[in-house]
Amino acid sequence: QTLGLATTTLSLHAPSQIASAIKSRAGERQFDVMISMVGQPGAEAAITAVNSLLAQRVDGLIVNIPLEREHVEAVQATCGNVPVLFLDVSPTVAANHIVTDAESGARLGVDHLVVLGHRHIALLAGPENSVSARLRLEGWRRSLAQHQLAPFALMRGDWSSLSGYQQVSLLLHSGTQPEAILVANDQMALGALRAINEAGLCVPQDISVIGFDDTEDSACFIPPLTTIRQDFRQLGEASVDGIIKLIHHEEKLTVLQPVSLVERKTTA
Ligand code: IPT
Repeated sequence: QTLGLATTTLSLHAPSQIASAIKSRAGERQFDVMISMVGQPGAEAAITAVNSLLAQRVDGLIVNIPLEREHVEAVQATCGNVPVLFLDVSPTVAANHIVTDAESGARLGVDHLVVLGHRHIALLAGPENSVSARLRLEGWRRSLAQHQLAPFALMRGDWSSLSGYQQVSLLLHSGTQPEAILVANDQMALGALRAINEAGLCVPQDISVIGFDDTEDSACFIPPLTTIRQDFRQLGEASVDGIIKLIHHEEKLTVLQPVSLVERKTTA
């Protein structure tokens, strides 16, 4: 039997590690995986990707494309009787989903920095069209507010390391220096580390940095990155096991995947 994976660009580390974990688990369970990758965000591209997988007669679909509520319903309708599981949607949608606990992830990061004594905390968020970027940003804002803090600065990148480099360079050149930066993913954190280094500042002595993802390279950044870990292998396993259950007529699947703080060398 065959699973379809409709995914956002695999040139980003997180989606490619998720796809790899899905492929491995599917193999263990004697399922093939067909992949359809979207070039741009939005519901239209997602529906085209899903249709191309349905045309190849997949038995179930995993969708790792950011989708807002109304678009989830549109994709769901496109799938008809073929079960579908979403990975990048709000945990409040009714459709089957396994999503990372962005709220807890954001809180773990903020609390860690506050305990270290930081008050001037800047945020480097992901792109506006991403559901997970929005949920992480909302989580940071709420957690900061619980400590009576407002964001010291807010930047937006596009998940790429280059965008993280550019955003943090601009911030530091403007003469604003936060005590810490919360970054919405590890790739942008990599760029942030370079920008801080080029400004003649040291991580973590001058500025602390926390990422989000714990992708495979993050332990080898200079210095090794403190980050919020999403367990991609476990996510892949849970998605494949989950969609197989749905194929076997299990009713409903809504899971909030836990995250954890991995303390390395970029916070002090
Ligand atoms: C999310 C990653 O955390 C982020 O780094 C980026 O790669 C993004 O995907 C791309 O869409 S993980 C996703 C399952 C919410």
